[in-house]
Amino acid sequence: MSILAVIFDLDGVLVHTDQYHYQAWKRMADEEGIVFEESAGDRLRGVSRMESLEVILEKSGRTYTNVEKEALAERKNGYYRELLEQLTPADAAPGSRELLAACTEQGIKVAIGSSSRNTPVILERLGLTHLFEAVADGNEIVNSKPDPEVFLLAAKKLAIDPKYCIVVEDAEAGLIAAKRAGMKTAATGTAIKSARADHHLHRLEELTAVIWG
Ligand code: B16
Ligand code: MG
Repeated sequence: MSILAVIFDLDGVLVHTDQYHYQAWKRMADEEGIVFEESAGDRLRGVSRMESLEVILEKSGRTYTNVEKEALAERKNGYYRELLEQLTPADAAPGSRELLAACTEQGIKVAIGSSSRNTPVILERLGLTHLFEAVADGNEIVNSKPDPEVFLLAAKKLAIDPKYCIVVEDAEAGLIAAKRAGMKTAATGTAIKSARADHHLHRLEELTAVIWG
């Protein structure tokens, strides 16, 4: 298999900020009296902040104006940013630094493809920023996963044809996006059993066998 670049999803792959997203949405939902069950959490993976809010508001008994929605999303993001303050380099997923180093040493380009507008702050807190040749995130795109835009942007920044890219994802929305981008897929975490994935990684290091056989 010829792979020239790896595009990593961030949240749920390189760091478990997915738990912080859940906690922050839960806090906001509780304050608003909206039922928010843990099972709804998987529908928030990979999708944008405003689309996540729409999922949560499905359970509310009332309609919210756009101004109110913006305020709710902003409030949740404030709670999320408070939680992000706990992040340290030790919170990077096990094996992630080693995998990034192995790719770079072997001439495989590495990028981030994340829906999160908080990507820059998360990478800084993890001390990973300098390890990526390109970062494509929620600040630069119009359509979030399952749209392929963020992954196509990452490939463009790397100047690598999408067919030579593999995406590592924890979300169905991200796997759909990667397939739409014409890329190979490796699923991990909650998406590990996905039929959309070309490869299934129980540990991130297993990607080396996918790339080099
Ligand atoms: P923010 P990823 C995604 O990150 C999260 O999985 C998703 O739950 C979140 O709603 C989205 O980022 C937007 O995050 O509110 O920080 O802009 O998995 O694409 O790295
Ligand atoms: Mg993710």
